[in-house]
Amino acid sequence: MGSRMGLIGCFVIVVSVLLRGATAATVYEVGDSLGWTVPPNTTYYSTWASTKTFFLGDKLSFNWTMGTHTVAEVSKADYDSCTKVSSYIGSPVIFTPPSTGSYYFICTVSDHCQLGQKLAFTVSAPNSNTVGSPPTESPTSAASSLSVGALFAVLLSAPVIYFLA
Ligand SMILES: *[C@@H]1O[C@H](CO)[C@@H](O)[C@H](O)[C@H]1NC(C)=O
Ligand SMILES: *[C@@H]1O[C@H](CO)[C@@H](O)[C@H](O)[C@H]1NC(C)=O
Ligand SMILES: [Cu+2]
Repeated sequence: MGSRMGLIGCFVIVVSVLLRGATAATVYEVGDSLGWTVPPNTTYYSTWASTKTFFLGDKLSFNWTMGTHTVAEVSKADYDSCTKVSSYIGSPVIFTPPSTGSYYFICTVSDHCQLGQKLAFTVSAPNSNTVGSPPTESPTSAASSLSVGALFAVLLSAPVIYFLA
């Protein structure tokens, strides 16, 4: 009996780890260890973003410890032309994209944007690559249908485990 419970416990732990992996949000440090600053070259942040896939629910943290910078969310046109907008967010900035789509950020201080302190990225539907659910399905319903499936797997396998034990 004890070993049966132990095996079921293992199943439950494995299932919760799988579920957590499917629904976990990632916090990205913009620019990694460099943070949010004037980069060594103008392609630094586009290269940084191109190595990532952002999903809805992920967060982006703009950090800097040296110098004066801002984090301004702008249109693509203002991103392209480095137009200085007056509204920006203070520091530290943790941005949570509210929906899928493209986002553009610049620093409005001095000529930092022209020097490459600008970030463009696209946010995709959550876990469309791992769960395989239709894009219209919400993360909650995707997770709960997965839980029901997992519960079935545990219930169905329990008699087998009991038989073996
Ligand atoms: C950003 O801020 C967080 C929390 O203050 C800190 O743990 C992290 O090391 C910082 N990252 C950078 C790149 O400065
Ligand atoms: C830009 O700077 C980064 C960090 O120093 C470097 O890894 C990258 O190769 C540079 N890119 C170009 C195009 O010079
Ligand atoms: Cu700046």
